[in-house]
Order: sequence, then C-alpha cells, then structure tokens
Amino acid sequence: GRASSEYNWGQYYELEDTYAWMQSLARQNPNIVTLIEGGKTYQGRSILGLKISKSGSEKPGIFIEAGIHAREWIAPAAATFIVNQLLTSSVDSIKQLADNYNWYVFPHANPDGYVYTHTKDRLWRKTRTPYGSCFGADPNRNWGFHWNEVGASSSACSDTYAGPKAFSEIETLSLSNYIASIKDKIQLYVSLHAYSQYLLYPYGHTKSLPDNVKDFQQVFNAAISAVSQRYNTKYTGGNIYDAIYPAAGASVDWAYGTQDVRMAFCYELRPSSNSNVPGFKLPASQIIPASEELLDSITVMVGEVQKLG
Ligand code: PAY
Ligand code: ZN
Repeated sequence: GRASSEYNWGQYYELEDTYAWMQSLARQNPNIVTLIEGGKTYQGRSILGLKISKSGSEKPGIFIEAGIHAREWIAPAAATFIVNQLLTSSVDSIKQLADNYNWYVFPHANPDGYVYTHTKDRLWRKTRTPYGSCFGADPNRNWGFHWNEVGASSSACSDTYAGPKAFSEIETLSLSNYIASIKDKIQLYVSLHAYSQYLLYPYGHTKSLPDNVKDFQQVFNAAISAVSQRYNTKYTGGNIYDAIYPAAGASVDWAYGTQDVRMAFCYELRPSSNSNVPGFKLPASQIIPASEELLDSITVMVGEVQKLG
C-alpha cells in the first residue's frame, strides 16, 4: 500500500497516492470527513472528493475544484494543502472556516489526464476520450452554459476542443450532476488552475459583466490584496473575457450562470507569466508558499462574501 502517513507538500504526487491519502483521511475522521464519488472518467476512474463537515449540518457550502487541466500540477497540490489545513490548523481564522462551512473539495477533476501527465506527456491538458485520431476535449470548455460560443475550438486535435456537445465528457457531466445535487447553499465556487497569477470571475463567454459585478470587484480586491501579504506575490485579473481571453464553457461560468452559487472565482496560481520557471512545472519547493498565500486569499474571500450576505 501507499504510505499516506507520509503524505506532505514537498512533492507532487501521483493520482493513486492522493486518493489513498484522501481515503485514509475519511477513515481517520469518520465524523468530519466523507469520501465522495463525484463522478467517473472515460477510462473508468473515480473522481474522488472530500466533504468536510464539522458538527451541525445546516451550513453554507464552499466548493473547490482543481486539476480539471491535467498539466497544472500545483492546483491539486494546493487543494489537498487546504484540506489538510482545514483539518489540522490551530489558526483561528482557519478553524472558523472549517467550523462555519461545509467544504466540498475535488483535487482531481480530470484523473485520466493527470495520470497521462505522469506516464506519457507531462504537458497534457485535456481529458482522454478518443475523438477520431485525436484524444480529449478541454474540460474547461465543455460545461453546458453558452457552450462553444467563443474562445473554444471545434477541432478535436486542439487543446481547447469544446467537445462534440456540451457535457460530452463524462467527467464534466457527472461532476456537474454532483454539484447540482448539493443541498447546501454554495457561497463560493473556486476553480484552481495554473498559471499566470490571475484571479478571474465570470463571464468568459461574453464581455457583459455579471449583475453584481460591484460585489465581485469588492471580493476580488480583498482577495488579491490578501494573496500578496505573505510573500508579496502579485496577482491581477478581473472578468475572464477581458482579463485573459474569451472562453466559453468554463466551470465557473456554469456554476455562477446556472446554479444557486453566490460567487464563483478561478485562480490561476503560480508562477507569473514572466517568470523564469516553466509555467506548468512549478518547482515542488513552491507548493507550500503558493498554497499558503492561496489559503490566505480564500480566507479573506470567504469573509468578504459573508459580509455581502
Ligand atoms: O475560465 O478559467 C477560465 C479560462 C481561463 C483558463 C482556461 O483557458 O481554461 C486559463 C488557462 C488555464 O488555466 O487553462 C491558462 C493557462 C496558462 C493555459 O493553459 O493557457
Ligand atoms: Zn487550466
């Protein structure tokens, strides 16, 4: 078996290692941690998530999805870092996060792709569904909200292939069904990606801004200020369409646009786009600082969303 007691944030792990660690967390904290199967993959793997829920069931929810793009290894690592902090931290602000919300965390939204980045191609992004002579749809162009309207490709060989139809990928279809089944009011949906140190909010499919863009901007400002406090890491961003590029079919747009989700954000984690570090190969020595500053930012974000009511 895999030594989940030695699991740490000084290295990147294979899917099996992280799943073993997640399973051991659920075994060791049966009253707090529940293992969830959020769906299946084309190759038959489980999309495993954790629900972290301390005493008292009626609570708002926070949803964290990571690893939808296979090569963005920092994202799953940061998601598991957050899980570990929620379960073990003695810092008051983090204990409150764990006490006051039900957390749903899916470190690997694209398990087949992640395995492929370990076995065949470190820079693979998409799912592994076969489409003619090419493989995979971009799971962050495949969600059923203004699907394939802009910033996505209809060519199966493209890295931003939207898929043959909305939710063609079993990964996005089954995870979206799971999200829709959650009974808690989701206050915050966070999608973790890399790289370029952006914080993004809807929409990607249009230049039009969400109705409550003032609220988004307020939370955004607080969150990028918080992310810089610890290590002076600079994030920028804004609405997806203007801040990065038009992109329809992203999970945050679907979550915000179709579900009862108060706010949805996407973090593009370290490194910055002008760093010497190759973007998707963030050194493992940066997992902890990148994750610490992310949790600082999410902590402030949650407080701001709560203030807005
Ligand atoms: O809605 O999250 C979004 C769109 C932005 C991301 C996307 O294309 O899905 C941005 C890219 C990503 O994380 O996949 C940025 C990276 C550097 C890339 O691969 O282009
Ligand atoms: Zn990505």
